[in-house]
Amino acid sequence: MTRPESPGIAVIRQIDPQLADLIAAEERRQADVIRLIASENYVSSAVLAATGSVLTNKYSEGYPGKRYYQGQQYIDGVEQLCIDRAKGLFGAEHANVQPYSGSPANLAVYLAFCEPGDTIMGMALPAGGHLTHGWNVSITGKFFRAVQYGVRKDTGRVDLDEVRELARKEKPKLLFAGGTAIPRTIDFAAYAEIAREVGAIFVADIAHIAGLVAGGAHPSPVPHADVVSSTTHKTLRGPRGGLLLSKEKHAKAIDRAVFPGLQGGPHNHTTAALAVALAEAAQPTFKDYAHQIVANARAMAAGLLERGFDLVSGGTDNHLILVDLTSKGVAGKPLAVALEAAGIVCNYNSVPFDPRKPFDPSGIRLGAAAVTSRGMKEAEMRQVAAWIDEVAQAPADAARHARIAGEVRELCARFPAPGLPA
Ligand code: DSN
Repeated sequence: MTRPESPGIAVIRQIDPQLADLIAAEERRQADVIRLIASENYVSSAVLAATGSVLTNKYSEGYPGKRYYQGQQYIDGVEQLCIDRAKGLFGAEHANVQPYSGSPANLAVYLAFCEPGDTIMGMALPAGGHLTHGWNVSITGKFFRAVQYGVRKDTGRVDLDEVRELARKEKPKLLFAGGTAIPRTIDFAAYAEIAREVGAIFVADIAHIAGLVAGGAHPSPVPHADVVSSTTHKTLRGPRGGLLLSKEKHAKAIDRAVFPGLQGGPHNHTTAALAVALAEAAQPTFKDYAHQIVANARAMAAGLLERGFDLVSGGTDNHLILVDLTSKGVAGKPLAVALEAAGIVCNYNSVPFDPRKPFDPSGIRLGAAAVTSRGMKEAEMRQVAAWIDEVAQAPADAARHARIAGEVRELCARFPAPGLPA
């Protein structure tokens, strides 16, 4: 049976069949597999439509009411709507919705507050932090004197006493909280207190948990942080992009750093799509969604723990799970490859104190946002955990993987993905 394609693909096919086939195949892939990459999601049809709108045609360097190009009658309205919605949803004094993604958003923060060579402090990438929090291969680790904190070996969690001690010793100008593989609640108030004590600007990077914060399933950093940086496409379910929220006193510095400091014209189609996503996230149903993400991650974690998997920090409070596979006798990369053959897509990931290399690490990272967007609940998460265990027990058994991939397709057919043709 041929399945329907999104109408836009037919339009592309008229001039570029080769590309249309690739997009159509990706659309089918997204429909047919269980997507557990913790930074991915499915956007709504409305977000998708705004992303594909004519706003991509317009240049608008500057900010609403202060542009360097004419013809902004409608673009100003789009950006202002997006700014107002971001401020309203998160309760922030100021919002800049122009960063192209999370990394540029963080670079703008550096530009707003630091000079090259200044000391900054963030969580080390292998411990769960982000490249742009000062990791050595990133520009942020090269242009600044980066001091890194990690997690405790015995708990897999950040020890805020250690963070305080390091901050007192190193006196960073910026202190980052947040990252890409932190399965536990972040105590933003405690970080803010440390930053205040040492005179640092406190930056809460909520790229992963923005949707949970918006939906009340994770405490908000907004009352505590000087600046909140985020992507918009993970748990928030918006288009690929970035967002900066700040106290009013930092508004000018942030805006100047984004434009003209770092970027040219904003991507207006993305701004519009973000405005849609922020309106969606303000609906009461988004609260249910955010809490269901956490319930689903917890159910998947419980299913894995029952089957003897070691989870970093022993479980999860949010949307993600970091599995240390050392005791299972399989490394992260071969398991991720085998899982993909079984229709379950995740990423291999370093675990804290990983003796293996980042390209062949000991863990996998799992996230529950995309499956929750499909309407899956705890029962489906328990089934996913059982499949992961089956694959981990036989990572080379192609017949088993093919059988599970068929079962995954059947499950996915019962939970149509938002934004994809049913
Ligand atoms: N690459 C993103 C993630 O997967 O978490 C972070 O930049």
